[in-house]
Amino acid sequence: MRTLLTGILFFIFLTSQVLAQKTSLPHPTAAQLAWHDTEFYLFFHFGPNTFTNLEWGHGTEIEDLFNPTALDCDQWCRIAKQAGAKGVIITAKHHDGFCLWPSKYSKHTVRESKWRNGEGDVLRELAEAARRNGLKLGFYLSPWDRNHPQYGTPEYNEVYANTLTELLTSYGELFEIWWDGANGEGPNGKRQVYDFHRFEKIAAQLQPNAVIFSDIGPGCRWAGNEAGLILTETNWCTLDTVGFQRGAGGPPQDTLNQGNINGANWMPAECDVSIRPGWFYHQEEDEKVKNPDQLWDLYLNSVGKGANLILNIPPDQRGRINARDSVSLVSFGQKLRDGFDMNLLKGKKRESTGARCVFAPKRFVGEVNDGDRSTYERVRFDRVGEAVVQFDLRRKKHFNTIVLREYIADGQRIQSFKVEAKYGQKWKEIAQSKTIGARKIIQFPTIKSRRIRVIVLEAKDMPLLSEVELYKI
Ligand code: FUL
Repeated sequence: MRTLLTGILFFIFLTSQVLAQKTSLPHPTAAQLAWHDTEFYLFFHFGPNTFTNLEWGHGTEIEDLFNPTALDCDQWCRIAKQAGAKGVIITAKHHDGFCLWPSKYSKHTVRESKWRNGEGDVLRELAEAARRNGLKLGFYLSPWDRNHPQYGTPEYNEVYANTLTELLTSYGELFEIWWDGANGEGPNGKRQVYDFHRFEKIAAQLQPNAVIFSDIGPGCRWAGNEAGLILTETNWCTLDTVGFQRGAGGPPQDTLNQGNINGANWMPAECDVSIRPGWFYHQEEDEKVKNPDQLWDLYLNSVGKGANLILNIPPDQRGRINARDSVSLVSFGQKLRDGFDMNLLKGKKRESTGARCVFAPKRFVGEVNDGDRSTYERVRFDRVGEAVVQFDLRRKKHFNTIVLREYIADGQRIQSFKVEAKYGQKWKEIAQSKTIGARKIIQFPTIKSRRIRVIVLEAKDMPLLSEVELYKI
C-alpha cells in the first residue's frame, strides 16, 4: 500500500514538473518555430542604388534610373535553392523610398519609371518565382523614408500602415517582415515618431505566420552586427526589451548578440551580412565576393550557433545575380549538402547512461538520433556532469563535426556542455561549449573513435535534446 502511495505521489510530482516546465520558460510561437526551421535565406538589396552606385539613396533620384535590362527573379530563386537557402527577402522599399511595386501610397515607384512602360512589379515577379521554387518570401519595408513628403509628420504613420497593408495583402503568405532601425537624418533632420504598435497589429492580423525582425522584434532580433556572426559560444533566444526601442535606442550590441539568459521574450537572433562589402551591387566590388569557405564560416557562426542567417546577394543592373556571386553560392550549397549528407549516428546503438528520464509524454518522445526534430528526450538533471547520451558506432570511424539541437518548443535550457570520445579505455574531451538552442554545430580536428558521448554541464531546467548528429565533413 505504502509503495503504491509513494508511486502515485512520485507520479503526481513528475507530472506537475512536466507541466511546470511547459509554462515557466519563454518559448517560441508556432510562427517562430517555423522561422527557426527556415534557418538560412537570401536577402536581395535592389533598387535605384543599384543604378546610382550608392548605398543610401537620397530619395530624389528620378524614377527612370531604375531600369533593369533583363530582370530574372527565377534566376535569383534557382540560385537560392542551389545555395541551400529556404527563403528570400527583398528590399520592397529601402531608405530612398522607391517602391519596387506600384504602390497606391507613393509617387516614387516602378510605375513612374520607364521600366516595362511603368507596368512592372518586381515583388510580383519575385513572389511568383519564389513559389515556383518552393522558397518562403519576406519583405523589407524601411520605416525611414527620404522621399515621402509626409515623412516626419504624424500622417506618415497612416502612409506606412497603408503601405504595409498593401504589401501584406497582395503577394501571398510571408514568413518575415524586416524593419530596419537605420536613420541618417542627423540632428537637424526630420523626426518621425513611428506608431510601431499599430504596424505590429496590422502584421499580426494580416500575416499571423510572419515573424517581425527588428532590434527588439517582436518576432526575431538583430544580432547586433552586420558581419553575420554570433561572436561567442553563447546565444540565448530570449531577450528583455523593456525600455529599449528600435534603432538608436536598441539594446547594447553584445546583448543583441548573446541574448539574455533569463530574458522575458522569445526573440531569437538573425545574423545579417552581405556576400560583398556593400548591400547594393557595385561593379568595383566584383572581386570582393566572399568565397565558399568564407560563406561556410559564416554559416557555422550563425546557424551553427542557434541563429538564422540572412545572406545578402545584390542583383546587378541587369536584374540578375552576377556570375561571381552565383559560383560562390552554388559551391557553398554543394558543401552544405555533401557535408550534412551522412549522419554517422543514424541507426546507431544508443548506450545506456542511466541519465535518461522516461516520463515524458509518449507522443513527444523519440530517439535523439531519429532525424526528427519534433521528438525529444528529457534528460534528468540531478547528476550534473554525467553523460546524457552515448553512442556506439560499432566500429571506429573518422569524424570532425557534431550537431546538437535542443527541443526549443519548450524553451532553451542548456547553458554549457561538453563532448567526449573514447580512446582505448579512456574518455577524452573533444569539444566544450555554451548554449545549444535551435542548432549547434561544432567542428574539431578529425578524430577516429568508436564511442562518443555528450555531457550537459549546466542547464536552467531539465535539458531536452531533440537531435545529436555526427559527421565527417
Ligand atoms: C542597414 C541599412 O542602413 C543598410 O542599407 C542595409 O539595408 C542593412 C541591411 O541594414 O541598417
